[in-house]
Amino acid sequence: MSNYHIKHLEEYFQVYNKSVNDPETFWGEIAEENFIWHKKWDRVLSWDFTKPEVKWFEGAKLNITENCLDRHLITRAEKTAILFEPNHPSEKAQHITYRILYEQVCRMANVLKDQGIQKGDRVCIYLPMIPEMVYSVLACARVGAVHSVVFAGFSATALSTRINDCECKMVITSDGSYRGKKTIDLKGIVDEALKDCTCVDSVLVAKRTNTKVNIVDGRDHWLAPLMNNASALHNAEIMDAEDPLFILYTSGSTGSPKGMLHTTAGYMVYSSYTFKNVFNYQENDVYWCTADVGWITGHSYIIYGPLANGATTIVFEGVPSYPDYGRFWEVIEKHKVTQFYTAPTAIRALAKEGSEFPEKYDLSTLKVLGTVGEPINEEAWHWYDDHVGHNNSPIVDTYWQTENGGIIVTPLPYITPTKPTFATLPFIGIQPAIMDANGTELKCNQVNGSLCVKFPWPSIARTIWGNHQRYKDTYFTTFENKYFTGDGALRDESGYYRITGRVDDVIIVSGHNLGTAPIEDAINEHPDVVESAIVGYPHDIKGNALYGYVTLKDSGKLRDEETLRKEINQSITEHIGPIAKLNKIQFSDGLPKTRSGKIMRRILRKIAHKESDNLGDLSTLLNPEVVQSVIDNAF
Ligand code: 7RM
Repeated sequence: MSNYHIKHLEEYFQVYNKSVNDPETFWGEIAEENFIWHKKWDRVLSWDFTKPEVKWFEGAKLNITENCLDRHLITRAEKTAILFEPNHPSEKAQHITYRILYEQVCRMANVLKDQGIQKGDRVCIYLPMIPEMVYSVLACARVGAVHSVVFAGFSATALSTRINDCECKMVITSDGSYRGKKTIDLKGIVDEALKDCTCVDSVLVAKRTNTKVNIVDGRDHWLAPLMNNASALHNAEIMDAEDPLFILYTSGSTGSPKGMLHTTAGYMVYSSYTFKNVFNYQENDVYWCTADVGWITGHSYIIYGPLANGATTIVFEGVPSYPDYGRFWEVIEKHKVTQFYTAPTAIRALAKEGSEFPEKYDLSTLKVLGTVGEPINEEAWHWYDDHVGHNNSPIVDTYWQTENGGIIVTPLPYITPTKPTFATLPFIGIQPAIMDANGTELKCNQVNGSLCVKFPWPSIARTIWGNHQRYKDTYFTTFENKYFTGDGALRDESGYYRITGRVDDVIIVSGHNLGTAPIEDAINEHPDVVESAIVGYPHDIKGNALYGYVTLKDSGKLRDEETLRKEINQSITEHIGPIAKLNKIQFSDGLPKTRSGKIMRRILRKIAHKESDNLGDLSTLLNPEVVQSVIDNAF
């Protein structure tokens, strides 16, 4: 694996240049030397962003699970592949070796075949973070079925919409799930959803909580007895490079959720190569990504990327606040975690509880910290660096999207000097462009524009399931011949990228193009602030004015609101300038968030526009209860 691991900055630039100047040779070599294939490709890449159509490694034959499992049996059979950490700390962790994981996936693959699942069929996975989640995902990939994982926090309606959209033949679920103190009746939610789905023939039910469930004869089957009776050997289905691997739904600002389709070979190569380099994974490391497999981060950086590298990857069932706010740190100490990957929303929530929690635990095994999901504000970045990394573990601020399949802008730890709030440099093979509103590429620095990518990388999504036109309209029409991320970004003098927030959140105040992230960053610097979100609203003179929603720490709740407002605007004036001062500051107990932890500014914008009677789809909301209180306190 000589060409696989980048070791210093000069090498990064060399490899980057090669990946841009001769992408086919570059990716051909990475693919050839680091994966197992039944047949090599006829062509590395063909592409046309106007259609759009992208094909990587066309003609190649492989099965991704042979790369994640079978090949490790020679050297790593007894190594822990999955380290399962249950919701409750008193329940024993499970070390699932590569051999056991291989056998479980084979058994489950045989179960899927017995249930009539064929190559190309869609299977919906609606499971908590338990080992069966990993078995199910990999068993689908092994038989060539297309998995569609739906986050098990989604409602019955959200679930049935996603099942119907891609016509799943099967649902894999569990009796119930544990989340902190709560037990959730998952099977009941599936039963409710299936009232609206005629496409589903069978339901497999894993046992987790012993919750009483209703078994529909002929449709529902307990998973364990089927697996116990199945063979632990299974010949993987041989797939074409461009055969679909999975669908994952992502919600846009309008319309139904988009079923992003990822295919096999390119996704495998890119998720694996990014994992190795972004986390600097070494053979005996214990890697932990706290995401749920229901999100793309879990697909690429809990399952496929780590397993393709023969890594030990933690599957954590619980939540950061249970039994108390020390849980993450307790798990890091207990399992001697070396790489830890989480989201800004979690960091802010934990920072709010104070540094006493991380201080109680030995975090000295940590070598790399990662963040993903939103722009990370400077305060949160420093808290993470000081209290979790002890200024000793580089932070990789990894920028990417469901549509990208893998990380596209990131530092490489111990290689790229980090800079808070900057995701820094494009990953190998990524050719970014920042565009102005007229569709011209901005060559100068420090100007906010729309972030695009000019050239395909191996794991770019190939289409939206059932709606190629929407795929084209959403990502390839705004800027000619470019993939448009929907995010704003600027570049500094050393070529570092800073993501400034969604472009639909860019606010033009008195003719100035302001991104939300830098302003929120300035607000969050205030010692009494947990987090904030700003939106624009119409203003007679400025065109737009800024409306800020601010969540206070307990310390802030005791203080005079007017003084706080002055101090917040003072911080903005210092960090950005008086142009970005807020006209209105509303304190609230929480901000509306998606279930993956992103602040839903769309809702806040409606409220600031006095359109709260028409808030649109709230089904992906984590905390609908805060919406009403935000409305009640507006203006
Ligand atoms: C991986 C994931 C994608 C959106 C993306 C951005 C935002 C993600 C960062 C970030 C700033 C980051 N996929 N985003 N990572 N913004 N810095 N490091 O989150 O499809 O669920 O979301 O998330 O707006 O477009 S996603």
